[in-house]
Amino acid sequence: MKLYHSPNSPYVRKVMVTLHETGQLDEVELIPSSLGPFDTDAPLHDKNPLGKIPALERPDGPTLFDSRVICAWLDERAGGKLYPAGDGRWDVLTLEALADGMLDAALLITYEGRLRPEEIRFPDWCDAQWAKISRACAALESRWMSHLSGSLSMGQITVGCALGYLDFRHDARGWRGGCPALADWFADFESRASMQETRPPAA
Ligand code: 99T
Repeated sequence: MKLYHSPNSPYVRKVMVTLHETGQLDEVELIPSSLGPFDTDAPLHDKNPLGKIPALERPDGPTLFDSRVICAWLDERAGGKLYPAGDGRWDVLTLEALADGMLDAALLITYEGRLRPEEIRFPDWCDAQWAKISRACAALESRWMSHLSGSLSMGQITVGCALGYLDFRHDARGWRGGCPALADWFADFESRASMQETRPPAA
């Protein structure tokens, strides 16, 4: 299998952590693919018309994207432990959606600062995206700590990758303020080998 990959992408990191945690890392070849919305990379567009990473090329089926689909597929292939059966499944899917939403908001702020010409940047837009992230962190702190402390799930992996991305690109905004339990959880989660081995490079 081939994974279109960048060490900067938190969505790719979700897949990499899942590969580590499910023992499938050796089955995947990493294809370096650092792109932004303005880049044209024909080989990737052929695999994922949206031009986004991660995309997972399989030997015996269509290329999979996005990160949620790839992670669910990898988990099922490994025996299905990261999305529990029964009611717990909806908690995991909701937590994953919450953390993916944090990532989407954080990536919009990143692109606003990196891609939009300075004279047409819109700080209120970035602040509104950050407000979503702050509310999500507050919800994690007040409602999700018992789930985060339970056995490993795709929700936990996604939250870990989202908080790691906030540190990587938006450290100055200080997500830890008002979230001491979440900060402690992340310090512990970040020490897992799967997280250590997928740390993004220095910003
Ligand atoms: O938007 C583009 O054209 C290229 N962007 C990407 O490929 C980003 C890289 S993160 N990936 C996604 O937006 C994937 C989102 C999708 N919903 C998923 O897979 O879950 C780059 C981060 C950075 O450089 O700071």
